[in-house]
Amino acid sequence: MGLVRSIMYTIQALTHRGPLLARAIVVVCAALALLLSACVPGVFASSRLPDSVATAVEAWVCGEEPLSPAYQPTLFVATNGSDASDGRSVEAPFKTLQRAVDEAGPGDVVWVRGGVYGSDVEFRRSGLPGRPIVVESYPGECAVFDGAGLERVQRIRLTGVRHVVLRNFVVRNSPSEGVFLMDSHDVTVSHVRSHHNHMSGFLTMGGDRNLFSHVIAHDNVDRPHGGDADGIGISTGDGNRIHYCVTFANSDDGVDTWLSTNTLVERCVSFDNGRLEGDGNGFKLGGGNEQVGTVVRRSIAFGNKVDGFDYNSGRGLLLEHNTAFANGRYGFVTRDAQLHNNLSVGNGAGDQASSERGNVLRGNSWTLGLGEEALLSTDPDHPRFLGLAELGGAVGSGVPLGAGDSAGGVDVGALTLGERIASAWRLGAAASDAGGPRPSR
Ligand SMILES: [Ca+2]
Ligand SMILES: [Ca+2]
Repeated sequence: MGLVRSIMYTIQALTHRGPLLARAIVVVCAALALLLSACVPGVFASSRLPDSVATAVEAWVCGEEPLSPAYQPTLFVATNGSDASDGRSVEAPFKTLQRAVDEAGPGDVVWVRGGVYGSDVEFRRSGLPGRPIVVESYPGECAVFDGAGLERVQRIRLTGVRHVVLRNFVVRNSPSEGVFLMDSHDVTVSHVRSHHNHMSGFLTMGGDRNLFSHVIAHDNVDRPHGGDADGIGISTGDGNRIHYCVTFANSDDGVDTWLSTNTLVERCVSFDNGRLEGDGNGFKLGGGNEQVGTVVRRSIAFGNKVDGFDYNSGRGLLLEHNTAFANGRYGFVTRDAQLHNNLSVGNGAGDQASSERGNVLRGNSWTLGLGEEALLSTDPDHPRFLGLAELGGAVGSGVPLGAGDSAGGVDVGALTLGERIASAWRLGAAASDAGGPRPSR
């Protein structure tokens, strides 16, 4: 049932029309997947979104609910359009997104009709503060940017641009990254799913203040070794933010903030990363022995090949209210970092690597002596997966961090008492309530 469900999810974006066709595709895909998994176990196992996470994120991309803010269209793209059209009305759409973004200026909003688009696109023009260039699927439809027919280019790339909003579509099968930002600033990528690319799902280099919000990155695998394709990579740049994300089954790491500085990661779930010879950390949070200042809050890492949260020699990390469960090696590996109110249970080598020094630790489960009894469920398909057991020791055992925190102690881990992944990660859920300082410059 889980396999069929995950395949349903995988093709959901394509099947807004023709339920019969959808069902036929599901049956064929399920049969193929079963056959493949029987033939090559572990090599390219089908990715799987467990029920506890699926219920939260199904509505993020190409869902039924309108997204906020609502934009008014000025340009249109459709698979049956023409680049000789003026693109200014739904009756006269362009054929390619490239034509639209070459035409677009500050304040333009491109609505892309549902369907599969095969050519790559490079953004070269910028918006302005408060007047971004916006590209999104036509409401109620789903644009899929597929790179299967391309060679050696990123499917969607932004080069040296500012103030662009990319929202509500699917990117897949790129021969390189799915969405790639180079030296681009103040870009928002939200409600985008990037999967089965041959490098990272999302990657930014050399850009500041970019926001990745409600993004899903999965099954991004570089061959033959798998050591480069992360779900979301923030390689360099300052003040970038990931706000609500799900990354899974990527060959290298789920989220990798490497040499970027003051990156803020909130409400991300990262699991089952690490395929082929990839590194396989849920969150890799620095590099190069540099002062990076990465902040991670209210995030969950489970079932990753190596560590849940790994500093990778980066310094100045702040990790608050995170949960690491059943990762292959450690829950947390850091040095000279601050760790507050984190929960770590059932990791292969231990909750925290004991050899790493200089950490400031407050209210974490391993110093409180908490174990699996802190959790209501360790089954990813259970609605209460990683929820807190009322009498399990994590409730009220943490230290207050922000103005809103109870002086009597706050709950340890990513979820508070009574909270579920389905509620905490649902569309429209409140932003992080974890308090504490924002990344400083
Ligand atoms: Ca790597
Ligand atoms: Ca990596």
